[in-house]
Amino acid sequence: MPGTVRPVQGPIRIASNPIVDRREDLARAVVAIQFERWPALYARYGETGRERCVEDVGFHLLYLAEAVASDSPALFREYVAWVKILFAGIGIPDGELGESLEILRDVVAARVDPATAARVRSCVGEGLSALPGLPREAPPFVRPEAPLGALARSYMDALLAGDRRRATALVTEATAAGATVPDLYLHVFQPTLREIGRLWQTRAITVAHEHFATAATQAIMGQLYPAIFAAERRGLSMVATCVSGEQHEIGVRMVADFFEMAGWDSHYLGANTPVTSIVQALRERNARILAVSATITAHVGRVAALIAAVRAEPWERPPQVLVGGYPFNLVPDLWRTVGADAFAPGAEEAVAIAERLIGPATRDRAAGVA
Ligand code: B12
Repeated sequence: MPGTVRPVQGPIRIASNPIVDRREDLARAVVAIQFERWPALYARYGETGRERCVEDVGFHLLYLAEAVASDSPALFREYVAWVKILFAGIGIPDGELGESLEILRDVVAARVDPATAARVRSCVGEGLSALPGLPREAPPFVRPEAPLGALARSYMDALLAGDRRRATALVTEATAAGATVPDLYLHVFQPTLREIGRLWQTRAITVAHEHFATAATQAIMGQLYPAIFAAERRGLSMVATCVSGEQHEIGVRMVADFFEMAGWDSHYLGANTPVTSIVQALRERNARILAVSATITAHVGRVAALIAAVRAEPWERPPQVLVGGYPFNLVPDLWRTVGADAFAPGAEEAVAIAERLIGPATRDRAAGVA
């Protein structure tokens, strides 16, 4: 178990959260009980292993903190589902995860106020009751029967073989044969990247493979830009961004590119953007839509904080806020909890939902209809 769950990089802060604020102490208390209860753990992992266990439990606590803050036991259950697959890949028995979650629940519940303790019990309880029935493997994302499934498979194989030229050639050939940018985004890049994540999670590939595949895909997406920026402008502007600390930027880049292809002026700010810069960009770009992305569940609180900061600004015409990303896809109602105006599960749906939000009058005026 030690060091299997890699910690989120960068400063981890959720404004005065009773679990996050005492994460280190809580993690140490949990691990002390684990090592006392199972001396075999110490024999197996030693002192270095103990520190790694503290890191892993610290990661569990970040996810628990977020589930508790948004009162969403489902969010923690989804995290347990992810850890179960991760641990299964390296041969850690399910029972060990279950017992360590029980210890975590008791340690945290005993050290926080009664209202938080009740939420902790309910979140961990949901994870524990789901645990036995949760799968030990995730189904593959790249499937031959899916649209462009064979291309996605060859593209992924090329990336895993470290052959960026081949990956680029596959995309160039597919484009020449009529594949559109939305096809390539949704049926080749998206499933490939998700499959790369699944392979990393099950330890079938390394972080180096993951980084290479990501960088290569970003470069190949860049080559498609002439096609993306060809649509006629409609006088509509949007800003797309990740919250601070969030490094997963490809999903929201795809969202921005879909807006661009629909004739919007998209302003993609990328990963890890601070709140003040986002607010400034919204003003400078006179944006009707703010599209916010979070992938790491521990960043959901930052989405809520960003939305609150945007809402607190004086606006002549406030931007509508659309959210999306991994945790929002797992828990369908989470977008309401963070105070967004809407959510879209993917780039394809995002533009239509945004255009519903701004209303037909604005949309048609922009299009020169009214
Ligand atoms: C590439 C990658 C990275 C790269 C990111 C580089 C970059 N420049 O973007 C790096 C190496 C930095 C990274 C780091 C980490 N990662 Co990572 N990563 C991935 C991976 C493999 C692909 C992400 C991706 O691009 N997906 C493809 C896009 C197109 O899909 P998408 O993001 O879901 O976006 C679509 C929708 O969600 C939606 N959407 C997204 N945003 C928005 C916004 C709006 C407004 C709307 C409407 C819609 C929308 O539309 C998009 C297009 O259709 C995923 C696997 C996965 N399942 O996605 C893991 C994954 C997300 N990472 C994971 C983890 C654990 C981490 C780390 C904590 C540890 C690590 N692996 O190093 C760190 C944390 C870093 C941080 N602080 O953010 C886990 C998360 C699990 C969990 N339970 O939270 C995953 C799922 C891998 C796995 N299977 O275990 N990662």
